[in-house]
Amino acid sequence: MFFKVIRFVLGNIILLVDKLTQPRPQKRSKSAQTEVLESVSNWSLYQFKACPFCVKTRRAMRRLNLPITTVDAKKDPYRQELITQGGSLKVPCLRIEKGDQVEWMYESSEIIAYLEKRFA
Ligand SMILES: N[C@@H](CCC(=O)N[C@@H](CS)C(=O)NCC(=O)O)C(=O)O
Repeated sequence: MFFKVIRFVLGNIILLVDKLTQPRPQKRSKSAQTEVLESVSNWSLYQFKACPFCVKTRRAMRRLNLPITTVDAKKDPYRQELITQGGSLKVPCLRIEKGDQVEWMYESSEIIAYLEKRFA
């Protein structure tokens, strides 16, 4: 119970600080942004709202102006998809669709490095 309260309070502080210090989205030409949108249209970030690693990843997505869908991995069917298809219930996890292939990328630092390399 004590740890639940601490986690709740810390989670909300993180969300508040995040809200107050939102990074500015990168600007692109209309055609470049359309291309980005097409690339990420089938991607999803499996995440928890107040997880600090997820907040860090969402901030990078915002900074890079990437409209990637976020899903709540605490809820089904996403929770179950993450376990059975991704391999473990750990967030953040980026589901990347490339044609017929699907890659499940774990680790916030790895996800951010991948997004920066591809879209910065
Ligand atoms: N090193 C990982 C840490 C991720 C992590 O610890 N995530 C926690 C949530 S904050 C998690 O998924 N825990 C599993 C669970 O809560 O079931 C990263 O940077 O992505």
